[in-house]
Amino acid sequence: MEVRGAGRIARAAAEALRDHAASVRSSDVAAFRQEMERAAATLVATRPTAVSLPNAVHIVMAGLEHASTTEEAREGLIHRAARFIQSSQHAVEKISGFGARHIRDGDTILTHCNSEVALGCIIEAHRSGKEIEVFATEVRPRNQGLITIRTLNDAGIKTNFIVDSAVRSYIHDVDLVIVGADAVTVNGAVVNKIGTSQVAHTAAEARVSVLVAAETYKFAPQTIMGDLIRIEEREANEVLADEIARTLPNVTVRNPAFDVTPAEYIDLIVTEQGAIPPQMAYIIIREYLGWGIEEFHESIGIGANHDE
Ligand code: RI2
Repeated sequence: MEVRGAGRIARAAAEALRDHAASVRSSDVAAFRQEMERAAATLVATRPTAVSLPNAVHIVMAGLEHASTTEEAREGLIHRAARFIQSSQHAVEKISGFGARHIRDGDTILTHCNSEVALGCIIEAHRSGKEIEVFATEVRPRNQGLITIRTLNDAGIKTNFIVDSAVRSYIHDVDLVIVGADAVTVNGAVVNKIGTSQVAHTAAEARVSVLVAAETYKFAPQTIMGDLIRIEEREANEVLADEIARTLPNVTVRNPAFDVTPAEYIDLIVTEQGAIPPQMAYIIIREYLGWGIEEFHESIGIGANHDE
């Protein structure tokens, strides 16, 4: 939890692989590759939900392909890492610009949690001279809303800070909901901070549009093959102090960090390739992420020429 936000997690993983590749002292390319694979697996295991993490690792590790010497492998990986970090930052800028166009002068926007790209859209709209107001939720239990309101405050944006359960009380004052994403599945469902689906459901009932800001590397290729996104369940003491929990033996604290918002509650997903309806998620996975069925067949041991 020291690195927060799915995009920052992806860039941090690319940086870690880059730095590790620079420091591994092995002249044998097979040993170098093995060590990088071990490091990649360690990184991927740190957070199970944000798909940006395995996607970033996959993209960077492709730098090892076709290398016949350690130096070639090292350079290939470092090059891919630098390219990924740069393109990720570029994607955030592009999405901010695209998303800002969906915000009209005088709009009130509601956001949940702390998303770099969602805030990028809001700040860009403000910078372009639109008069806007924001409702930001608290985001129990880790209070990421505090980071959000600090950022909005520093940008000079008029902000209302509300507890998560107050969303329905204010939804009729809101013109647009903008949130980020930790993962987008092939059927256009969005996995994001716990509470997002309640916010989206409330917005749908009030006919308020929901816009999701997500870089293409947050789309989950493995969902093409039917894999589900694992929802990280975090420690109980984030919700209830141990000394209180100890006095309540019949109570179990449940603390899922993310939830799933179905495509029907989402109007648009804004990516760096432009805005798409959530139902077009497959196209992003296939065309822009470059992961196809063939690669999955290989990864699960079905040969390229196999009939299945
Ligand atoms: P950006 C965060 O997860 C939030 O769920 C946020 O909406 C999402 O990642 C996307 O954030 P966490 O890392 O990549 O706080 O848009 O658990 O910054």
